[in-house]
Amino acid sequence: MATNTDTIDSLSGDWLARVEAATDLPSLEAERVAALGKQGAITQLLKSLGGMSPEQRQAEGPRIHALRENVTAAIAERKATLERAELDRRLATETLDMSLPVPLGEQGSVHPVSQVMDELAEIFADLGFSVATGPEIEEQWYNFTALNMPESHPARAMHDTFYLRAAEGEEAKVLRTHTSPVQIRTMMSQKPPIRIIAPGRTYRSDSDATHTPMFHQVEALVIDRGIHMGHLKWTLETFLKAYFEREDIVLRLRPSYFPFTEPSAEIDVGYTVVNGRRVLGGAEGFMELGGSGMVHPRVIANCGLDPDEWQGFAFGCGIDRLAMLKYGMDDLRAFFDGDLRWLRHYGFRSLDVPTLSGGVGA
Ligand code: FA5
Repeated sequence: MATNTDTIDSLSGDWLARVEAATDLPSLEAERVAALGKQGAITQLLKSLGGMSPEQRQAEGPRIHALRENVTAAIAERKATLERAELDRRLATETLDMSLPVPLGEQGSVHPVSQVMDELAEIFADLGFSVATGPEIEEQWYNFTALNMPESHPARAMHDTFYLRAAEGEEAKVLRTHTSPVQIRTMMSQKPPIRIIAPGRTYRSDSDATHTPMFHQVEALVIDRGIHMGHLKWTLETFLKAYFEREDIVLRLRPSYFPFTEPSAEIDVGYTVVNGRRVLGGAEGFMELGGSGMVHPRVIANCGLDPDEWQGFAFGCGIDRLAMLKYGMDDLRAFFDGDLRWLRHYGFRSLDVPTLSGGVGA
């Protein structure tokens, strides 16, 4: 193929114009293949060098190579320009509207027990309580002895306790049977006045529609000067009204016995039967929610405090029962089956964070 300076110059002008005219990456690629691909026009020119006389090759070689380099450089530059333009276009169109609602189809839900725990923390925070915790594998001293249940005390048999295997010469630990040991841990580590709730897992060898081997309790403890049963009743009433979001809650404190409180009372809440279903409020019947009482002076003394100076009340309620009553489940065992259909039906959206102003039930 014979070439001369003019031809190469006009070829160069043509190719540079074609590269410049490419408006997107696919058309630029088509031009690159047409010029520099295996069968491309400039590649053919390079190949033609082989058929030239040495003098001709000496004259044409540098021009053809320069043509290839110019076109290659122009393609690279055009490519960078087009890529930048493409990025700008995407940045301009793919904006995120932060005010849009979350798309449907989110995975997972908040378990009713977790939701109730959040609701409890919200309600009690408003009353000035903080949240305390303790271990689920507990020493017998905290779970029983310090709570005025020394070894061989008949009340220990009231809880069907899971005992862990103990090392030689050590006392067996237990899976805590209630959240009351957190009372002891709190009184031993904090100076009064004390106002805490302690929600958490508890364990007893127990199973039917309203009892499961693992369940949840919330403990409340107030230690201060001059505390009496009136404070306990007011706190329970205020808590239950906020939790069930109704004013007509009827609370019944039924005399009972716990070794760690004196006097002691079972907490019952009244309900009405509507179309065969139990609806909270009214006093047609009563359901047991938990136990309560004035902290026994011996328990206060066991924690190193002077019971003549400090008094307090405590209560412990079943969280799972609180959830059942509010959200209408009738079998506690389903709480722990991990059945996705149940979780989808009774679970809460992760964005439904309970607030008092929004209604704790969200
Ligand atoms: C206690 O556990 C006491 N620690 C409560 C207490 C705290 C009294 C502070 C005084 C002062 P009781 O064994 O009754 O008490 O259990 C309290 C509540 O836990 C019960 O009313 C019930 O709601 C719940 N509960 C008990 N056992 C189970 C179980 N196996 N499954 C589900 N909930 C249970």
